[in-house]
Amino acid sequence: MKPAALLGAALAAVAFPAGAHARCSSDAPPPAPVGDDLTEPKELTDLFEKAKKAVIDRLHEDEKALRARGEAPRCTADKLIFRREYGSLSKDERLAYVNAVKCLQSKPPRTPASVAPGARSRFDDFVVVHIQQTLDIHYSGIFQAWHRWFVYQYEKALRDECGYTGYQPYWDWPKYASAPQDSPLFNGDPYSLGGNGEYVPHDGPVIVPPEGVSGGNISLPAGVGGGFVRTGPFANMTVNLGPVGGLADTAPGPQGGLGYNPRGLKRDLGGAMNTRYANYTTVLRLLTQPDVDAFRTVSEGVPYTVEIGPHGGIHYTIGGDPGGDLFTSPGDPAFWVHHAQMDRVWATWQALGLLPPADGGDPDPARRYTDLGKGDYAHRTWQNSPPSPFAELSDVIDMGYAAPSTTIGAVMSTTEGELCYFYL
Ligand SMILES: *[C@@H]1O[C@H](CO)[C@@H](O)[C@H](O)[C@H]1NC(C)=O
Ligand SMILES: *[C@@H]1O[C@H](CO)[C@@H](O)[C@H](O)[C@H]1NC(C)=O
Ligand SMILES: *[C@@H]1O[C@H](CO)[C@@H](O)[C@H](O)[C@H]1NC(C)=O
Ligand SMILES: [Cu+2]
Repeated sequence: MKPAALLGAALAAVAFPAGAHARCSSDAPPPAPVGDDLTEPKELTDLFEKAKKAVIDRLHEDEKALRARGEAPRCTADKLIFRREYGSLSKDERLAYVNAVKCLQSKPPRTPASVAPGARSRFDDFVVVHIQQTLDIHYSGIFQAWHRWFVYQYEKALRDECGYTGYQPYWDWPKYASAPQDSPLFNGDPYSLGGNGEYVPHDGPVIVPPEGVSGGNISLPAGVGGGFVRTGPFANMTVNLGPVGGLADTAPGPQGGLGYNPRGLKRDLGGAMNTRYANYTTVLRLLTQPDVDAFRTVSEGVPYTVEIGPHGGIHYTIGGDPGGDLFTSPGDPAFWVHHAQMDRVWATWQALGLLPPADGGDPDPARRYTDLGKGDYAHRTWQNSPPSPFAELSDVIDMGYAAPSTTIGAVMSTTEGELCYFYL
């Protein structure tokens, strides 16, 4: 082991029980951990139901108030669409989603070659804009809204440009936490998003802070793949852009990751990371946070410490290439179901704020739709470094060549402005 990895390994040894650790090379995949936190508690099921009801009740009230003034609301309870859990879709529905993603990967890019010569498809347009803005759109006040609009525009491209009639499905992280590689998302059947990478003996990833970002290298548990994806719809998929950085021993691609660098899709799914960072207790803890700063600390954790939260935990559960690269991760189709779940958990937490305070609601029911926080993650720069002003609702969300731009304030609610969706 390189000395560089030792500090991380020491940290990881504290954080991971021996059984879930699975860092050593051996000739068989390590067994999936069996632990607590893997059955949905009734309390959590109830919170999701209450949030959905709160959103629908609110839409009815708003509609009544508007109609009384002779106005017609854009989003009503009748028009509200629901994004669904991947495994709850029928086989036909899953196939339609997969085929739409493949369609997006076959359409020409809008990004000029002078900006990103590696962008070879409409799908790549989305990867480019994420690469370009990575250091501004994570651990900053724009993070949640930026990724909400990003996923919404991707869903819209699938629908408008590829004839998809469904909506963006989500990955309910805890549901398959002990073995995500066997889930309907990744079991490698024709209705999945492609299988895990082929198993190759390997150590878990060592993640390294990007230049200019503080924190140490940390060592995470290995998955049970690590090689190329050879099964299911995205078997042998070509990744064009990246990598940029973030993983030890990964050489960056040409032109800061925007150059053309065709290679096969790799994944390293496994239960150890998923169980440790994104189980039912994690989600329950998230939904019961009192304010956005606290919510974001649980959700995104503290970068480059072992507490990376479910956001990072699931990115590294996908792992591989480009899934394990902070910048290029949208180049794996799995990114989109993960960020749909990020959005689901945020939208649900926002809606819970609408409940009466005695029922866990916020004393100011509008607050979760307007407050961007005052913590380290509320600024315009990554963890407020270098120091910068707080993000504001009028700040622009720039989608580059991928899609139209908007503002943070325009997407704080999933049922206002252009948006009219929630989650089942
Ligand atoms: C982190 O890992 C990188 C890449 O392997 C290495 O260059 C660097 O020295 C390491 N830093 C620390 C503090 O171990
Ligand atoms: C993927 O590529 C490998 C190696 O070239 C090849 O053996 C395999 O048949 C390909 N699989 C699919 C589904 O195209
Ligand atoms: C569940 O997730 C939390 C972090 O959210 C973690 O502290 C706990 O150890 C996890 N449970 C298991 C069984 O790994
Ligand atoms: Cu991102």
